Amino acid sequence: MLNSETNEERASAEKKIAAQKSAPKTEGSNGRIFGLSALPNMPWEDKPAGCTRPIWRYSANPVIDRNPLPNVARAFNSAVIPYGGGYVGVFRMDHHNCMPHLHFGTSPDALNWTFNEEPIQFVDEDGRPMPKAEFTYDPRVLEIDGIYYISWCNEFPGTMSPTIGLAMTEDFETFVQLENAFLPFNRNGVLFPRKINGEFVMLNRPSDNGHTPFGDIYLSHSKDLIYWGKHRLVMKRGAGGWWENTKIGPGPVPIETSEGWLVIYHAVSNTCNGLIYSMSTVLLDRDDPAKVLYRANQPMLSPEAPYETTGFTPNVIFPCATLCDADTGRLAIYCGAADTFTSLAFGNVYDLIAWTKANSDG
Ligand code: BMA
Repeated sequence: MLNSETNEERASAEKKIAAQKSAPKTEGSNGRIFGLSALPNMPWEDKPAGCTRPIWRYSANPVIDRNPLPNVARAFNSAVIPYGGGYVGVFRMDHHNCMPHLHFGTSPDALNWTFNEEPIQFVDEDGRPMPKAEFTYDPRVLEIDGIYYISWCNEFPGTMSPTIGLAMTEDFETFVQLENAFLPFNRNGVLFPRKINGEFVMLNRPSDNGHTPFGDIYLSHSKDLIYWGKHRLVMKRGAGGWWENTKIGPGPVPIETSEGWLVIYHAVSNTCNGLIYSMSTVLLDRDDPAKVLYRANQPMLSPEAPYETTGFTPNVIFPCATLCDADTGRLAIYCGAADTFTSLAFGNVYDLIAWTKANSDG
């Protein structure tokens, strides 16, 4: 992982640019990607003819159907990452009693998964089992300097109130839980995949204890992943229009590009028929990600497919992870759908950069 633009990073970026030159060009090729590697075996499907949106749905969606385990009713809003030549994931699984828990899974292709039946048992730094939280949901996973970090919405111990949980693992066998990052109420903690100016940085979304009717995106800094501060507002809901006027929240781990951090976020509109969760993009400054460079003025995907409009909570697209092939810019976005299914959408980082710029009001 990269701390600043070192010689090593520049050399690796040059190598990637050379690879990109020989890779299939996509419409609107724009910029370069940092910090990610080639991932030629990731799930992929070409843009279908006639598709007018910047991203498109996988034709075999949903990739995880209802009842994926005997004790689990629904798996959605989950995170995947390349590991050991294949893929691993941390999955939000709602049990039949509706309580959400995090389960670990493995896959050779990021499509066909084998899940652990028991939720992840976190331990403290001395290896003692942590008391079980009442609820754990909406995980994100990333790697920084060879260590994998998981952030999720966790029950602040003993309060039934949501805050950000953080854990680290080196082998996806032992998961060491760190301190509560924030006081309640906070959700959607998403770490940046490298330190910025020597500090860990996390996007987050302060909120309330209920089914939050508000929410803006902030970021916070930490030198040690224990004490968080220097909180900054990144962006407020509603600036782009009605489709995001109730609340917004950061989605997958930001992707570093020469054009800024590409951040996919969910955006919620309140209608007379309930909440509608769409997703869109924003580009944040590489050195100061509290600064918005370009922000799309429309969703890149809104619920339309049956598995998005019909389910436990209709009309929800909730992205929590991406896989990216740095050689081509190909992107697979893992989304929760209707709080019931896991689905995939495909796009290209360079096209999304161009689309975000072209659809930004400045
Ligand atoms: C949000 C979170 C998500 C969920 C969404 C739609 O507040 O709880 O986990 O997908 O609502 O119900």
